[in-house]
This record gives sequence, structure tokens and C-alpha cells, in this order.
Amino acid sequence: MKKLIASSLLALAMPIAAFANDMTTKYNLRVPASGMAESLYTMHTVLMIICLVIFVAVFGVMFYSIYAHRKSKGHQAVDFHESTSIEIAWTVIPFLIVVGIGIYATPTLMAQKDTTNADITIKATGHQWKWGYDYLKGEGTGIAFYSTLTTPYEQRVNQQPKTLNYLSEVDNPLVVPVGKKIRVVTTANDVIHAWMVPAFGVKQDAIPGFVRDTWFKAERVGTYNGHCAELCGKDHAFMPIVVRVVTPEEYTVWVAEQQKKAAQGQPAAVAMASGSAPARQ
Ligand SMILES: [Cu+2]
Repeated sequence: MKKLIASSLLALAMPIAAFANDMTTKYNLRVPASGMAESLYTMHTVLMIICLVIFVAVFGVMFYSIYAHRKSKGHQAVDFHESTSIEIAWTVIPFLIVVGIGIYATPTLMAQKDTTNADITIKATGHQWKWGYDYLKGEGTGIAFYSTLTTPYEQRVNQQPKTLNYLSEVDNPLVVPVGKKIRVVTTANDVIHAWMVPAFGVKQDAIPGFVRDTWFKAERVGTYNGHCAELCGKDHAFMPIVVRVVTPEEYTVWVAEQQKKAAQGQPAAVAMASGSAPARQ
């Protein structure tokens, strides 16, 4: 009997656990891999709770009133048309909520814009439909390459089964060291693109003729995915961003390899194919 209860409890718990896991991985924001993404995640949660409290309070009062004070019970509608005190209250309370949220969000917003004191500066140029990377400053200066989708065409048109990294794999990922402030300067060659990597809390438009910048500091080694986030034409879905975060030592080795290749006149970065890269994060 005890065994039966235990197994039925387990049978009940498993779908609940699976649902909770889905809620945190499938439907929630990406697991943060930078301090900025962490603050955005927390802010998102706090604001969602505020929204939920307002939602429950407003609809709770409304449905309670409709039910408990209904006409069939003999209730009369109260006339508070042009009541100054109520109008002041429903102006001041939302105003205070909005100002409170603004004060809460401002430090994060300011930090997002602070691209000073970067260790490495990389220019990301959006092209129809690939990304170009130029290491402008810091360790690796001079390295430049294109990053192009490697998912076979057959997968896109359902002639081959789609693999785990479908539309999130490139020939040359961006390689950066862990724990270093990376400034990303964005621009574009043709139309507006946007450079976005959710795990770093980074999203910045890449506009032809303009230079914008953003920054991130990855806190864990690994492979992180993003996508162009501005509708840029027919192959917009086929210009992913893959960032490989490596240890500073590995980064130094990679830089040396690239510089050696450049000295020999070979294209940069082709050795680091991401076909076997771990699943997206
Ligand atoms: Cu694009």
C-alpha cells in the first residue's frame, strides 16, 4: 500500500516537475550568463509580480462587486461621477507606481549604456545575411572574419531532420574571454540589423552609416546563441549569432592561431567550426 501511494505520488509529481522545468527553461528568459542579464532577469520577475498584484487586486474587486452587489439582491448603483477625491486617487496611485518602477530601473539602464573601460572592443557589422566581426582594440586587435550560418539548406526545407542547433550554428563564432568587459560596436552594411544575445542581456540595433555600442561581461565559459533581432529581409532568420566564451588562456591561444593564419594569408577563424557546439544557452 505504502509503495502504491509512493508511486502514485511520484507519478503526480513528475508532470508537475516537468511543467515547472518548462516554465523556467522554455517560457522564461534565458538563464543569465552575465551580471547585466542577471539584473534584467530579476527586474523582469519583480515587475511581473507587481503586474500580477495589480491584476488580482483590480479584477478581484471588480468580480466581487459584480457578484456580491448585484441588482437582483436589491443593490443600487452608487453614483460617484465627478468625484474629485476618487479622480485624484486614480491619478496619483498609478503615477507613484510608474515613478517607483522608473527609479528602480534607472541604475540598470545607466549601467547598460556605460561602455567605458572595455578590455576588448569588437565591431559587429550586419550584412544581408551574415555577421562580420572586427577586433578593434585589446587582445586580438586586427582579427576579422565573417560568421555565416552552417545549417544545411536541406534542413530548412524539411528534406533532412532538423538537428539540435538548427539555425543557431555558424562557421566562425565570435570568441571572447570570460570575465572581460567586451564592448561591441554595431553598424550595418545594407539595412538595419540588430545584435542580440539574450544570455548576456544585450540587444543593440546595427544601423548603416551609424555606430552604436553596447557591452557585456560573460561570467561563465560556454557557447551562447543569439539572432539578428531586426527584420532585415528574406534571410533574416538565417543570420544567427554564436559567441564562444573561453578562458583567458584559451583566448590567448586562439588569438595567436588567428594571427598566424593572417600572417600566412589564410582566412581567419575557419578552424573553430561550431558544428559540434553544445546546445544553445
Ligand atoms: Cu539581420
